[in-house]
Amino acid sequence: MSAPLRIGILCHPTYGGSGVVASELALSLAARGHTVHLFSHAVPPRLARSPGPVQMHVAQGVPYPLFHATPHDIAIASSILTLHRTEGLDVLHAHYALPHAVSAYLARSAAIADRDKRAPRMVTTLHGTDITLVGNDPSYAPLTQFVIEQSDAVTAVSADLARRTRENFCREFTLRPCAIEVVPNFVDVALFHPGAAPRDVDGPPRVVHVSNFRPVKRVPWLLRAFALATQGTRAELLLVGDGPDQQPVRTLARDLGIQDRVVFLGERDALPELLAPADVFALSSSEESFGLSALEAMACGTPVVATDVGGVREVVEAGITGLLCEPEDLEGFAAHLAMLLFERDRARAMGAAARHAAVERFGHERVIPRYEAVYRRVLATAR
Ligand code: GMT
Repeated sequence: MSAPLRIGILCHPTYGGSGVVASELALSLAARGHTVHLFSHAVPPRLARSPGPVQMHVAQGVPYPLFHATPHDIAIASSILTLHRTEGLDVLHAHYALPHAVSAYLARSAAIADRDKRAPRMVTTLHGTDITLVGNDPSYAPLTQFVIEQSDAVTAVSADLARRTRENFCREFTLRPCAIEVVPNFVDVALFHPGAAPRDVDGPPRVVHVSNFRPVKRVPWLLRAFALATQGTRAELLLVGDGPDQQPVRTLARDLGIQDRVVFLGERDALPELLAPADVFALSSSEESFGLSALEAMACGTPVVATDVGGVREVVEAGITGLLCEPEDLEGFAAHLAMLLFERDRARAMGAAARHAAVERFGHERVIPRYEAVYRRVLATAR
């Protein structure tokens, strides 16, 4: 058996997306015998609710009148360096390029300058908007490109994101070829499973959506599609999560006259229990590198209706595990919703296929060894 590794993971403490992937990865790696430290400016909710033996380091820095905002990215780099000097780290794994790959780069550079022990290797996982919306803004792009190039390995959560990264950031590389490995997101299929909560076969048909309610998720657009699909029915839309568009969506639900059929739950940990009884999971984003919440729904046996953007088609197989349509096709999206809400046998069959795909292609036991292989490869390679 290979020796256990000392791994430092850096992530945003988000309720969904990269914060979930990083937390679940940390927990799975620790369960496989590695020593795992997680660095963030707050405890990610997915880690907080687990008793798993991951060592959490909350690095916030201290406020100071000269700072416009407290630079937690520097505090994270500093915290990593302190730990490396005392206990040693083999690998730093940054989730979401900004600012974490920058923090990891800083910590690794300082460790190299120490010279007294081997500096950790640096792996960066790109998640989506760190490349497509934020990282490619001119105010950040040169540094995003630099840290991608400086990483010992770069992974992307979908082939589409890897392609877009190459297009945006890798044309002018001179030092090394731009190798970006696709390691897809994964799901704990023992936690997210169809039996997590019973379906109420006599209850109203139900659509569920989980997101951070940012404009990229287009929740208002979803509301319009839902209204169109379910006019004159008792179908419900369950909205889980919170963010900037929540209040406008509440207003829109009233304007559309569907406020009694739209349920706002806010942020919840009980996702398997909310996803499993739903008839369909809806994802209406304008950009989506992967769509982790759709995968979690699939693992619960719930089929997906989604916009065909980014890497979503790598997760949802159109006509098999869900239905896809063009991002501007509101009528098409509504028709897909109606089909899965009101043809329950078809929805059940797609749900079973979705569960099968989640287990076979994205089960955490299949994906975690791929990250371990990346770590071992960078450790075996001379810089
Ligand atoms: O940019 C975001 O929406 C947040 C980001 C994150 O860090 O959580 O989400 C991205 O990463 C997720 C985990 O890999 C993916 O499942 C999401 O598709 C991706 N979001 C977008 O591409 C919009």
